[in-house]
Amino acid sequence: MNESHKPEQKDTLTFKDFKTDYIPVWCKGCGDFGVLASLTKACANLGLRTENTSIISGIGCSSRLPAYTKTYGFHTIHGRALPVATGLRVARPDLAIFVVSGDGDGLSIGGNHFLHACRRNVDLTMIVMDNEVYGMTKGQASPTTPCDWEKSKLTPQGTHIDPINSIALALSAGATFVARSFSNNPKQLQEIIEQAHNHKGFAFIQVLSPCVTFVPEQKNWKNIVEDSTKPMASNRYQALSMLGDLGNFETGIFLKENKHEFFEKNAKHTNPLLDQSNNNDQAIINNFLTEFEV
Ligand SMILES: Cc1ncc(C[n+]2csc(CCOP(=O)(O)OP(=O)(O)O)c2C)c(N)n1
Ligand code: SF4
Ligand SMILES: [Mg+2]
Repeated sequence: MNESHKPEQKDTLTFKDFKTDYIPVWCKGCGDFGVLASLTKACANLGLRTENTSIISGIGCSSRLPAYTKTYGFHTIHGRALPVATGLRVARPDLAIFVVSGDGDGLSIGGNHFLHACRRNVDLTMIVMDNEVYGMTKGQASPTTPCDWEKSKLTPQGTHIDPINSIALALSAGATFVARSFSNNPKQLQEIIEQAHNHKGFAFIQVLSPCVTFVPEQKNWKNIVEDSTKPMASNRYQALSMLGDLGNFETGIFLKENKHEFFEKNAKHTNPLLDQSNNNDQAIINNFLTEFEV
């Protein structure tokens, strides 16, 4: 067991207990710092334990986030955070699981998994740090890039392709909790993460999270983001009907719907498939480790 994953001895954890000592490699001013702060505060406020929480990501600047937390985590491959998290949810119904992703990771290469996680209403909370760009690979257009953005060397005249509206996509695909927040609004983001975690089913949070390096004009988002005044819908058709009036910088919870989540009907177990306190399971693991010389 990695030093940082030893169970915390304290009864009550603070957000600092959820953070590692590693200094994030993110650029100064990157929105992802705000998401890390809000997520760790939400974990502490929810009374979660580091040893019972898992944060799963794909690849991208945003997907580095699990490395900066003391929870268990899996920095998977590009676009594949959701299948891994879904598998973990099957095996460990007892864990708190967060999926952290970017607009490229979650909506481009991982778009297919996104649709089906929404449709299945898997009990997961997914946070997409949306900076409308592939930050890690130095500023290519992503599925949420505005069509007239001309700063990428690959698309110097813009993409001429309409961006994905991830809120509309999540609603139409069947997510039962859909929200938008802003990395620069830590209190609102923390509250939304807490509500998303408490929601039974697939919770999607689009977080406007500026890439100050490749899209410096996003520093202006703090002047245009506003709290939505629209009432929260309780079914997706109600939520879809207000989409036409919803500005791209309006934040809030747009949908919270009660509906059975996937494994309630499809899994026969409610206990972990693997119980680490069970010696038989440990023997199986030891055999496996010996066989594959891990
Ligand atoms: C299979 C595969 N294709 C492409 C890449 C290259 N790649 C790494 S990160 C990334 C985009 C990340 O964008 P996003 O998810 O928006 O994260 P950000 O860096 O903006 O936070 C790409 C295309 C990869 N690592 N693996
Ligand atoms: S390149 Fe952009 S997204 Fe990546 S760390 Fe820097 S500011 Fe953040
Ligand atoms: Mg991005």
